Amino acid sequence: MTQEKDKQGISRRDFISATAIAGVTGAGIGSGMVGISPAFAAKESGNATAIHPGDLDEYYGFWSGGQSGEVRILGLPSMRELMRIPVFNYDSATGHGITNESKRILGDNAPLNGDAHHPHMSFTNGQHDGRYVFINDKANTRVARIRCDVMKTDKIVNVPNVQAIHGLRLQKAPRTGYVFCNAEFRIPYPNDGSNMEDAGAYRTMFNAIDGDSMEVAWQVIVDGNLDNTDADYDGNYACSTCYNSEEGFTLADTMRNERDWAVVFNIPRIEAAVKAGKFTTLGDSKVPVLDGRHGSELTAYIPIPKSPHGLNTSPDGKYFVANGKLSPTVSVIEIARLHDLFSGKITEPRDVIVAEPELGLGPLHTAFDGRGNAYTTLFIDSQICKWNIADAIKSYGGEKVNYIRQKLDVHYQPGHNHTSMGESNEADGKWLVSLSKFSKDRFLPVGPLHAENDQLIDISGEEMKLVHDGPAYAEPHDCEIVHRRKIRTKKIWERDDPYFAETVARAKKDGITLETDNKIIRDGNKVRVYMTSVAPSYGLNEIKVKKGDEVTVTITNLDQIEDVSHGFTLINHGVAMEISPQQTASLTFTADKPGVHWYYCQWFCHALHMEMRGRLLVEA
Ligand code: CUK
Ligand code: CUA
Repeated sequence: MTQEKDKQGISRRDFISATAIAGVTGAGIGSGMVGISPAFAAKESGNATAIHPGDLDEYYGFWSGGQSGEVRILGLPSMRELMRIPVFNYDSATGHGITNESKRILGDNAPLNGDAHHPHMSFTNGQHDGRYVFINDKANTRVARIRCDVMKTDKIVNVPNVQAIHGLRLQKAPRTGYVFCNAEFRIPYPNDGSNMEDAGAYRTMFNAIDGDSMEVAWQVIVDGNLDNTDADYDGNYACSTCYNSEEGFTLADTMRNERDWAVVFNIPRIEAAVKAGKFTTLGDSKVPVLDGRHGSELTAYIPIPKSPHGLNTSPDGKYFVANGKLSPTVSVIEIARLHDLFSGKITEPRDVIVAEPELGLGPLHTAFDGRGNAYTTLFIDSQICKWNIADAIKSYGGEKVNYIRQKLDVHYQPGHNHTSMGESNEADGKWLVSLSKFSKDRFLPVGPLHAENDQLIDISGEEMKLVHDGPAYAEPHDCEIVHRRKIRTKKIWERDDPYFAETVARAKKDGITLETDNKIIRDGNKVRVYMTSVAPSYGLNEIKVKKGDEVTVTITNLDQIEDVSHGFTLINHGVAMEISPQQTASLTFTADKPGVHWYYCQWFCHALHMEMRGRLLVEA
């Protein structure tokens, strides 16, 4: 968007907001605005979209980087990309996948691709607490944790016994707690090639990871495939959508039934069963595996129309909303009724459904504004449908009410949508983002692969208003919009940070003081190089080794000034890393090429940044 267009957009929107004050919200706002100029009043009622140079955004957006395997941080409402966090991918800027610190997190020989879908911030008492963001990797059946103080990935866990971790949401109360995640695809047990054609041997599981230890706490076998999930605000239930209740292998098989289901997990009962030892384990894994298939007291299966997709909890904690996908409806489950379903007071599972509004074609995900309205993406119609939950319930009860408030065109084919703070009990109803899967004609063409289109919508008034198109690379299935008051980041590293604690311990064994020493230690054909960096030079401008040595370079950046990050790139060896102020970083490579190989700093740090370099001398 050009500066000019931006200004025009703002003034037009402010004008509309001013009109809206007079018309729609009249009395309430008007009385509080006595003596204030119309222009200011307009700004107060609507959302200011322009973040001028030097101004900061009000919200952090945590964006899944989709098939890129990373997480991105955006500022809202500007939609500016602020940072990328490598997670399941190789990153040549920071050295994620190259450094010893990142390899400890990723694991040995970890795949360096990922398919990230669902980033979610940890909770305390239903509110985001700024500790961690968790995200799944569907491609390699993993879950990662990102530390929000430094915005780095700090743990990754491989989930055993299953394939393709997809839906991921967190325990909201009393805290996170559990990271709930669905394994999507069914696989035979044991999956050793002995029973590949036996459909009856195929299963998948619902998984809970301990968010503190990042170990898998338990797994529950279910019927059907699992898609998306969410949890309540009381710590009692999680609920997942299921497609392929037919348990078929082919597309035709999976479409046969008119209804699939949402499956509810009774968390206290599952915990009690684990405690009582009512579980098995599979193969080498020690993770407790419980049976939650039809008939189990740990789960409840609620039939809902065909192939549901998104599952979203309303921020008041009252409802799970399952999105129909192949049905034009969403199914609203009243969480309070689940107690009666599990106790047997309710015997017909569908009696927990209190509304099933018909919204349009292809409902995929629903977001909430905290004022009783829901916003559902309609994939096929390319629209967001705003509807009122209370009115939808009245309509289901037989009253003649129109629950649909507005349909807004988006461009095009939206998947997830998200409201500011709307995935916590502090939903503030200011912004909605539509993660549109197709951008078609909305941007300059860049070849057959198109950008996605993340669209910003002002929902602060009665009417939704589209205010910004934001191109995004690789499919950000999901994002989360968190107010900046929740997040406190460090500007430079602390020397005792656990991120590089093992590297510091290794140095200690070598008798090294990282903050002062510039030394090379030889241990057989293993060479450990320790040096400092201060803009614009390394502590060593020459490293001498022999051909075939395994060389570990450990660098400590002594700069204390915010933003003076250094790097270490060794020419023709495929190694590079970031070393931010007060950080220690290390990497290991084999010096297999005799001769001179320059190393240099690849983060522009000083007027003499180009001169920040040295020679690796490899003797034949
Ligand atoms: S899923 Cu992609 S549009 Cu992975 Cu959350 Cu719905
Ligand atoms: Cu140090 Cu560039």
